[in-house]
Amino acid sequence: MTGFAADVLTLYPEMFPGPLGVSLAGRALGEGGWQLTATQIRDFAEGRHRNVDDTPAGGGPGMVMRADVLARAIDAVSPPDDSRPRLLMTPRGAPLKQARVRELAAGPGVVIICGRFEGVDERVISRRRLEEVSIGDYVLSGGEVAAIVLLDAVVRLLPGVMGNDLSGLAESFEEGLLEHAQYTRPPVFEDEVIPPVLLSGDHAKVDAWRRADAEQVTAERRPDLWAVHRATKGRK
Ligand code: 6GU
Repeated sequence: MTGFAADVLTLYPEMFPGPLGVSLAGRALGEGGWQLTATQIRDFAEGRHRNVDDTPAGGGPGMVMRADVLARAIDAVSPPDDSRPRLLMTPRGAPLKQARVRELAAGPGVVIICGRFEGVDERVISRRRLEEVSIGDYVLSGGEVAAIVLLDAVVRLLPGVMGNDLSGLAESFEEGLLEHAQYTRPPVFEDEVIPPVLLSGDHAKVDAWRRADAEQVTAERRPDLWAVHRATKGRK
């Protein structure tokens, strides 16, 4: 078990734990293997309407999350000496990679701020040292689903949460290749057989087949990963 502590700041705390409450992450959560607290940002707003957003300076469409309200919410869950990284989920962030996921899983936890509206006042990003993170090149309606994705990726790596057999999967990804194809019973499915080498019992040949399949699928689907692989470990 670990002391990994995740605080999520959101306008929709009812979205948590959501999918993180089931399966292995959910079991680990129930057993105290990690902690999750979702905090309502609006609780730190003032005035009769408890506004958390306002119109953008300079004009334009949409609304911007206020720096003062968000700063109060952050300070309530993450004092200045908190060693946990503070992540702002936003499509303009740095793309999340497995290497950062591993770093986060090795640390004390995370504070995650879920952006909504057209954006967040830049001054709270700088003053509270928020690390802007994106989960891909598409736009979600808010950072909550992205936060769940990030936490799922991190929690499965926590020691004692999912078992060590799973870490091999991520290692293979960090080698820069996609996973090879997998098969199981029955041996024939709708006239299609399992590649015979996988049933040969020859482990060296199985390994060679899997490596070749991983390389082929990576070259076809992810020319970006394939170029890096060839330039580094590939050596071919
Ligand atoms: Cl982190 N947030 C939102 N709203 N959209 C995204 C995203 C994050 N990552 C990709 N698209």
